[in-house]
Amino acid sequence: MAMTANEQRQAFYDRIAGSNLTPLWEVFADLISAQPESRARPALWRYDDIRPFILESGGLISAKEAVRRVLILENPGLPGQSRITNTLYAGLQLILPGEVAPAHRHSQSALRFIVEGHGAYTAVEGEKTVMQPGDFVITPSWTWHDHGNESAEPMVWLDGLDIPIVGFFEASFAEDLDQDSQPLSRPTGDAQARYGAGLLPMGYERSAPTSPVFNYPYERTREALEKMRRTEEWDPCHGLKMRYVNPVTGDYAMPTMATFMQLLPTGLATAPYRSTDGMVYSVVEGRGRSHVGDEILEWGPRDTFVIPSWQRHRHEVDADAVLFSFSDRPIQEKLGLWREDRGNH
Ligand code: 1HN
Repeated sequence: MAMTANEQRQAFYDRIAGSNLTPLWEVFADLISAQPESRARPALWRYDDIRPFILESGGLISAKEAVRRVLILENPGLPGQSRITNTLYAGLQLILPGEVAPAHRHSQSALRFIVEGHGAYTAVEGEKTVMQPGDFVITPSWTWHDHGNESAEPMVWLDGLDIPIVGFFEASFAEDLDQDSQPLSRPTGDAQARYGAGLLPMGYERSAPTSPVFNYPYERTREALEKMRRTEEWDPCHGLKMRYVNPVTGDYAMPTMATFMQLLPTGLATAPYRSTDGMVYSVVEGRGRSHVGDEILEWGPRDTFVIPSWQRHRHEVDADAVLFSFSDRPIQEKLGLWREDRGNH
């Protein structure tokens, strides 16, 4: 009997597979979707629910043994992949009083957003910064960094890293320092004074793409939003939303991850919005909910939630909310890929 067209095709595919060839027409629609189809799901981690697990991890392993004692926030649509969106890693890191997380460096850039505790430090390339809740702290690619907690309370922060992006490029390098705490070469506050006071040293030229300011304290961020709330136009989708900048270039503070802080006033219901960058949020103050497709994420202080790429969402605010967020937007913009869609069309 003659082979059907389908059988002929399959026999052909089987033959060419031996030559490492495969037909595009069988996979075309999967490769080139008409619009983004994220496998990531909207998700929320209530801090009150997971805080006991974070503290319990402190009794199981030391920061030194773990290198970094972190519970990864894994997107339920991407199990086993150590990522919160397709391109970003997030985790909650615990450091207990007296502990040190030993010095190392790697190609991946990291951001910290402080969730609980006062007074632990991060040292980056010879300078320490002391961290408070709501501070945004940067560890640029390939910079030595170690953390220590000289306070009397546990400290927890949200780590955001570009691990899946660096992995995609197969460009990861890492090394450990031969001592736990790196030697310090500059006083605490040096970077803030040099680069973060609306001034730059004369003749200063920066080659690295990351901001030389590595702690953006919450106190200043919060004050800026509060001052602006009386004078600025409110955006129907975002409320009052600011981005963190590299003061040398005016670009985002980090080359691979954009970071934002926004104020949403009591009673606000935002207009629907979506963009091609999946967004990770950390709630600093306030309460409300985000409708993402059919899902409702109810959030309050210290909760983390994620809205995947191109999923339409809107926020409802019960009490003045301050939200930190980050995404892969700088990369998408540089590649001409980033899109947004405001409203319901
Ligand atoms: C890292 O270096 C830190 O320095 C946190 O605190 C999380 C996850 C994967 C790889 C390196 C840190 C990390 C990490």
